[in-house]
Amino acid sequence: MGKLAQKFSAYQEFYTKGEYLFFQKTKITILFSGKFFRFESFQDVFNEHLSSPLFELVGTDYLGQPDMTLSHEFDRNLKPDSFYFTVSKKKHITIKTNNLRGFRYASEALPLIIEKTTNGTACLIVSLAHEPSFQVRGVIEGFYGTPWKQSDRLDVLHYLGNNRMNTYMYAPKDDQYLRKLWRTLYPDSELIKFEQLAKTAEKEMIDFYYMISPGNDIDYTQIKDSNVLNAKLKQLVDSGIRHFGLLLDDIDYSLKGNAKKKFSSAASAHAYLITQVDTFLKNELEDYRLVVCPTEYDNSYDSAYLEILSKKMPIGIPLFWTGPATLASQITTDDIEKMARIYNRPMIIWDNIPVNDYQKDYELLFLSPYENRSPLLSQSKYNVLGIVSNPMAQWELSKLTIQTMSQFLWDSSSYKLTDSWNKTLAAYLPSDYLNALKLFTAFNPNKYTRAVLTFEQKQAIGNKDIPFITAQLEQLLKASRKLAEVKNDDFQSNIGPWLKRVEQDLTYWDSIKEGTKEEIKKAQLVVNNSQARIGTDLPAEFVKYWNLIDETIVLEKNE
Ligand code: LTM
Repeated sequence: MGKLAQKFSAYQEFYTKGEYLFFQKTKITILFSGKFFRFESFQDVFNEHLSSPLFELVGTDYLGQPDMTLSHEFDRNLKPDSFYFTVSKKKHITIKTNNLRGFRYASEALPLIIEKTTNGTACLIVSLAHEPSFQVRGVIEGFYGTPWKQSDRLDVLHYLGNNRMNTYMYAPKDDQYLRKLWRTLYPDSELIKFEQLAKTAEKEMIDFYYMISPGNDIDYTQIKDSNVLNAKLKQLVDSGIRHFGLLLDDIDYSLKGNAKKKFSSAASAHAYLITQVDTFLKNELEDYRLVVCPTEYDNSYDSAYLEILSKKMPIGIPLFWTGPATLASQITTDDIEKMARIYNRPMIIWDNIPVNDYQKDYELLFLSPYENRSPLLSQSKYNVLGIVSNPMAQWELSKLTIQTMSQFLWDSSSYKLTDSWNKTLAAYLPSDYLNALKLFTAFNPNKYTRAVLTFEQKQAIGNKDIPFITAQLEQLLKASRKLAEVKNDDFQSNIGPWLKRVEQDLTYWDSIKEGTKEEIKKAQLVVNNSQARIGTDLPAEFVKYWNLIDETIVLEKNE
């Protein structure tokens, strides 16, 4: 690929003859004229992070002679978040979008087109066009276990904004007010946090959703329950939130009591509840969105529940689907072909990647690229509005998978898995940590999307290749010790228990190789008590394979 093509590879359309406009100064001035809305100024629309030593944006009050001009225009024919970007020979840049987010994405191309030359500055004459593959691109904090901290969520919002994603859904299963205590109003101390999140989301142009889960004990027939639910939602509306979710996942949906008399099926009761919530929001907000997670969210087959639900609930409200399994190893074109027909309405994929809350998964880290999802999921005939990732409790480390996912969401057809992963790892930490990070992630892959043990590792276990396993564990130890030096508190608090586990594994392995029975028992106890486990778990795999589980292990015993 040519150098320019490489530079602009994030955009679907890129046209240039390689001609430049030249300026004999080190910093050029670009005069902004906003036609997108009346009195639009560049301060209104430019991302504050967009600064460059090579250009300065000025408004119409600028008294000097600008070097270039830039106009922002509205184009109703463009899809949300997409844009046209053209630099003409007349030193004019035109950006056309249908919303302000599209403008943000387009303006991110400015630092790419303006370059330093030996005696000044040059601007490439170029046209770009891009339409993101998916309309909804983001994260759902939807896992069981300790919810993220407020500082994590604020970081999530900045991160999404900086990576061309647009959606954050608040749905931590263990926020009691959201599920178990859904009837209880939030205290002011919690509401303040939502206000802060809603403001930050607005600034970062992220659609913030609050999701509620009353399905465990709501009485679908009781107006009293409906009023309580509305009062709860009203609190959030008053905190500045305008997008909502009704989550009916992981509940017992068999009808009881009055509901059993009134509704012929759970699907009818759910459709009734959804309609009520939708009506409430419609009265409260002129512009809002509601999304729903059905109780059957991971089907790979048709069901009466899905048929009735989709038929009875209001048109246009999207339903979640996790793919053909809750923790889907893959979502193929065949899968979506089938389920799109069954859902028969807009769908959002709730992708349980890289979440690690299932059973004992919390002991593991899932550090793999986003993979095994059909690039054709974005075809309009399937009506997939978008994909949200349900991350790990470790937000900082979840960024690795989500970074690659953001590229899939931006342009699924040009997504190159290995390339994207390598770039993600290279950008994540300073370069002297790259090898350590590569190695550590390779030992901690996502077990739902890729084989955990390599062929060589399996062979080494089967062949009792002690030197190979020892070398592997020593390499991992070296990588871990290097990663322990990374100066990032969030990274260290996320990865810390796993770095410690690597040390414990080495002691365990030493005892397996040459320890006394007592030493082996002691080391085994330490690793068994650890809350962290390395994905490959070589010592334990070895013990399991050779049936050395007995506390009185000695390697030679099974020879
Ligand atoms: O996936 C859905 C729709 N619901 C729950 C999630 O909250 C949970 O994080 C994942 C993974 O364990 N499984 C679920 O069923």
